[in-house]
Amino acid sequence: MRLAILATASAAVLLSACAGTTGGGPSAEAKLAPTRGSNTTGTVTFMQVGDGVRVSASASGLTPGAHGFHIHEKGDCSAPDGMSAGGHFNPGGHPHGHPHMGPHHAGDMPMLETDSYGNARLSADLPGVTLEGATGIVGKGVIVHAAPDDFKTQPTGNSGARMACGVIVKH
Ligand SMILES: [Cu+2]
Repeated sequence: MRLAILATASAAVLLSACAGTTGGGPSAEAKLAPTRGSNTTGTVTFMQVGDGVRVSASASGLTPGAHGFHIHEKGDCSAPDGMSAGGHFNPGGHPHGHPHMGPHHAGDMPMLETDSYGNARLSADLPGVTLEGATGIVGKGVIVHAAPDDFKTQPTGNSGARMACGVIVKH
Protein backbone atom coordinates (compact mmCIF):
# COMPACT_ATOMS: atom_id res chain seq x y z
CA MET A 1 0.00 0.00 0.00
CA ARG A 2 2.76 2.39 0.94
CA LEU A 3 4.54 1.59 -2.33
CA ALA A 4 1.35 2.22 -4.30
CA ILE A 5 0.91 5.62 -2.66
CA LEU A 6 4.51 6.57 -3.40
CA ALA A 7 4.18 5.43 -7.01
CA THR A 8 1.02 7.46 -7.48
CA ALA A 9 2.61 10.53 -5.93
CA SER A 10 5.70 10.34 -8.09
CA ALA A 11 3.59 9.81 -11.21
CA ALA A 12 1.64 12.95 -10.39
CA VAL A 13 4.85 14.91 -9.92
CA LEU A 14 6.24 13.63 -13.22
CA LEU A 15 3.06 14.39 -15.12
CA SER A 16 2.86 17.92 -13.80
CA ALA A 17 6.57 18.44 -14.47
CA CYS A 18 6.04 17.31 -18.06
CA ALA A 19 3.02 19.50 -18.61
CA GLY A 20 4.40 22.57 -16.90
CA THR A 21 7.97 22.70 -18.16
CA THR A 22 8.92 23.76 -21.64
CA GLY A 23 12.65 23.37 -21.02
CA GLY A 24 12.57 19.67 -20.02
CA GLY A 25 14.23 16.81 -21.85
CA PRO A 26 12.94 15.56 -25.20
CA SER A 27 9.70 13.67 -24.85
CA ALA A 28 7.20 11.63 -26.82
CA GLU A 29 3.67 10.41 -26.29
CA ALA A 30 1.34 7.59 -27.26
CA LYS A 31 -2.43 7.88 -27.05
CA LEU A 32 -3.87 4.45 -26.28
CA ALA A 33 -7.01 3.55 -28.22
CA PRO A 34 -9.12 0.48 -27.52
CA THR A 35 -8.92 -2.58 -29.74
CA ARG A 36 -12.15 -4.20 -30.93
CA GLY A 37 -14.35 -5.16 -27.99
CA SER A 38 -12.19 -3.29 -25.47
CA ASN A 39 -12.88 -0.13 -23.46
CA THR A 40 -9.26 0.55 -22.53
CA THR A 41 -7.91 4.03 -23.18
CA GLY A 42 -4.94 5.97 -21.86
CA THR A 43 -1.94 8.19 -22.37
CA VAL A 44 1.72 7.21 -22.18
CA THR A 45 4.50 9.79 -21.99
CA PHE A 46 8.19 9.05 -22.51
CA MET A 47 10.92 11.47 -21.48
CA GLN A 48 14.63 11.15 -22.12
CA VAL A 49 16.40 11.17 -18.73
CA GLY A 50 20.15 10.66 -18.89
CA ASP A 51 20.92 7.43 -20.77
CA GLY A 52 17.41 6.05 -20.44
CA VAL A 53 13.78 6.90 -20.79
CA ARG A 54 11.23 7.55 -18.07
CA VAL A 55 7.72 6.34 -18.81
CA SER A 56 4.61 7.83 -17.23
CA ALA A 57 1.35 6.12 -18.06
CA SER A 58 -2.27 6.41 -17.13
CA ALA A 59 -4.97 4.06 -18.40
CA SER A 60 -8.59 3.27 -17.65
CA GLY A 61 -11.23 0.80 -18.70
CA LEU A 62 -9.17 -2.22 -17.66
CA THR A 63 -10.26 -5.27 -15.73
CA PRO A 64 -8.97 -4.85 -12.15
CA GLY A 65 -5.53 -6.40 -11.69
CA ALA A 66 -2.18 -6.45 -13.46
CA HIS A 67 -1.71 -6.11 -17.20
CA GLY A 68 1.27 -6.73 -19.45
CA PHE A 69 2.54 -3.47 -20.91
CA HIS A 70 5.14 -3.28 -23.68
CA ILE A 71 6.66 -1.23 -26.45
CA HIS A 72 6.07 -3.19 -29.66
CA GLU A 73 8.20 -3.08 -32.78
CA LYS A 74 5.69 -1.48 -35.17
CA GLY A 75 3.81 1.78 -34.77
CA ASP A 76 0.81 0.26 -36.52
CA CYS A 77 -2.49 -0.04 -34.68
CA SER A 78 -4.56 -0.63 -37.82
CA ALA A 79 -5.57 -4.23 -37.03
CA PRO A 80 -8.75 -4.47 -34.92
CA ASP A 81 -6.98 -6.85 -32.53
CA GLY A 82 -3.77 -4.80 -32.34
CA MET A 83 -1.64 -7.57 -33.87
CA SER A 84 -0.34 -5.14 -36.52
CA ALA A 85 1.99 -3.71 -33.85
CA GLY A 86 4.10 -6.86 -34.19
CA GLY A 87 6.17 -8.38 -31.40
CA HIS A 88 8.02 -6.67 -28.57
CA PHE A 89 10.59 -4.03 -29.57
CA ASN A 90 13.80 -6.01 -29.24
CA PRO A 91 16.68 -4.47 -31.20
CA GLY A 92 19.26 -6.27 -29.03
CA GLY A 93 17.88 -9.75 -29.66
CA HIS A 94 17.42 -10.49 -25.93
CA PRO A 95 14.94 -12.83 -24.25
CA HIS A 96 11.78 -11.39 -22.75
CA GLY A 97 12.06 -10.44 -19.07
CA HIS A 98 11.49 -7.77 -16.46
CA PRO A 99 13.07 -4.43 -17.39
CA HIS A 100 14.69 -4.09 -13.97
CA MET A 101 15.97 -7.68 -13.56
CA GLY A 102 18.36 -9.41 -15.95
CA PRO A 103 18.06 -9.84 -19.72
CA HIS A 104 14.96 -8.33 -21.30
CA HIS A 105 13.59 -6.84 -24.47
CA ALA A 106 14.23 -3.11 -24.83
CA GLY A 107 10.45 -2.74 -25.03
CA ASP A 108 9.68 -4.60 -21.80
CA MET A 109 8.02 -2.40 -19.17
CA PRO A 110 6.66 -3.01 -15.67
CA MET A 111 3.02 -4.08 -15.60
CA LEU A 112 0.13 -1.68 -15.33
CA GLU A 113 -1.59 -2.37 -12.01
CA THR A 114 -5.11 -1.03 -11.55
CA ASP A 115 -7.20 0.08 -8.63
CA SER A 116 -10.55 -1.61 -8.03
CA TYR A 117 -12.14 0.54 -10.73
CA GLY A 118 -9.72 -0.54 -13.46
CA ASN A 119 -7.68 2.67 -13.52
CA ALA A 120 -3.89 2.38 -13.64
CA ARG A 121 -0.94 4.71 -13.26
CA LEU A 122 2.70 3.84 -13.77
CA SER A 123 5.96 5.72 -13.56
CA ALA A 124 9.18 3.84 -14.24
CA ASP A 125 12.65 4.20 -15.69
CA LEU A 126 13.39 2.10 -18.76
CA PRO A 127 17.04 1.15 -19.20
CA GLY A 128 18.37 0.46 -22.68
CA VAL A 129 16.04 2.59 -24.75
CA THR A 130 16.25 6.11 -26.12
CA LEU A 131 13.75 8.32 -27.88
CA GLU A 132 15.57 8.14 -31.21
CA GLY A 133 18.43 6.23 -32.84
CA ALA A 134 19.09 2.48 -32.92
CA THR A 135 17.29 1.91 -29.63
CA GLY A 136 14.76 4.64 -30.34
CA ILE A 137 11.11 4.18 -29.46
CA VAL A 138 9.60 7.05 -31.47
CA GLY A 139 7.48 5.52 -34.21
CA LYS A 140 7.02 2.25 -32.30
CA GLY A 141 3.81 0.94 -30.72
CA VAL A 142 2.58 0.61 -27.15
CA ILE A 143 0.30 -2.27 -26.17
CA VAL A 144 -1.74 -2.91 -23.03
CA HIS A 145 -2.62 -6.59 -22.61
CA ALA A 146 -5.57 -8.40 -21.05
CA ALA A 147 -3.49 -10.57 -18.72
CA PRO A 148 -0.49 -10.17 -16.41
CA ASP A 149 3.05 -10.50 -17.78
CA ASP A 150 4.82 -13.47 -16.17
CA PHE A 151 8.18 -12.04 -17.38
CA LYS A 152 9.23 -15.63 -18.24
CA THR A 153 7.21 -17.04 -21.14
CA GLN A 154 9.02 -16.38 -24.46
CA PRO A 155 8.62 -14.12 -26.26
CA THR A 156 5.38 -12.61 -24.93
CA GLY A 157 5.23 -13.06 -21.15
CA ASN A 158 1.92 -14.86 -21.78
CA SER A 159 0.14 -11.52 -21.50
CA GLY A 160 -2.85 -12.45 -23.63
CA ALA A 161 -4.97 -10.33 -25.93
CA ARG A 162 -4.21 -6.74 -26.85
CA MET A 163 -6.66 -4.35 -25.18
CA ALA A 164 -5.28 -1.00 -26.34
CA CYS A 165 -2.73 0.24 -28.86
CA GLY A 166 -0.96 3.53 -29.46
CA VAL A 167 1.81 4.92 -31.66
CA ILE A 168 4.70 6.79 -30.01
CA VAL A 169 5.04 10.24 -31.55
CA LYS A 170 7.57 12.92 -30.68
CA HIS A 171 6.21 16.01 -28.95
CU1 LIG B 1 2.98 -6.66 -25.52
